[in-house]
Amino acid sequence: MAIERTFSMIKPDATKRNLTGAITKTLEDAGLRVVASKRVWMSRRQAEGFYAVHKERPFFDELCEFMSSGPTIVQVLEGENAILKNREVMGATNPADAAEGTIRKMFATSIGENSVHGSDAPETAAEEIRYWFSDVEIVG
Ligand code: DAT
Ligand code: MG
Repeated sequence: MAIERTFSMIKPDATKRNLTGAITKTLEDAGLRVVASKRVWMSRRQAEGFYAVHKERPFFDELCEFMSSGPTIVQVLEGENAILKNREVMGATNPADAAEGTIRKMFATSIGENSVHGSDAPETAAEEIRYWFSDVEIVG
């Protein structure tokens, strides 16, 4: 498996509880390397653009409201099989279903406020990285 890059976010529920370091350490311990990182307070419009794929879903408004409610850490992670590895370390969308040791099991409080985001495929990873970062901000 080649080295991949994926896009990750530490969501407002987690930054509010000062979990940026704990979550980043969990990602690093899983073999992922942070090659880009910045703290953003996204606008409602940025949240709507980022999550456009979910715009017909019943939770879309709630999701965009939450994601623009406080600071988020946006990151690019690099490593072997990084996309799948990050999804595994994150755990299931609903923390009630997440496996022991996963970030969502350890830190998430609800299906909506679930602490982290991770790209789900190579195409979305590339799109999501481009949404938040320019090439010069990514230093491998
Ligand atoms: P994931 O973040 O695991 O990729 P997703 O892409 O299906 O999950 O949904 C994006 C986000 O939307 C998810 O992290 C939290 C929110 N969400 C998903 N399903 C929800 C639901 N049933 N109620 C409230 N928020 C939900
Ligand atoms: Mg998703």
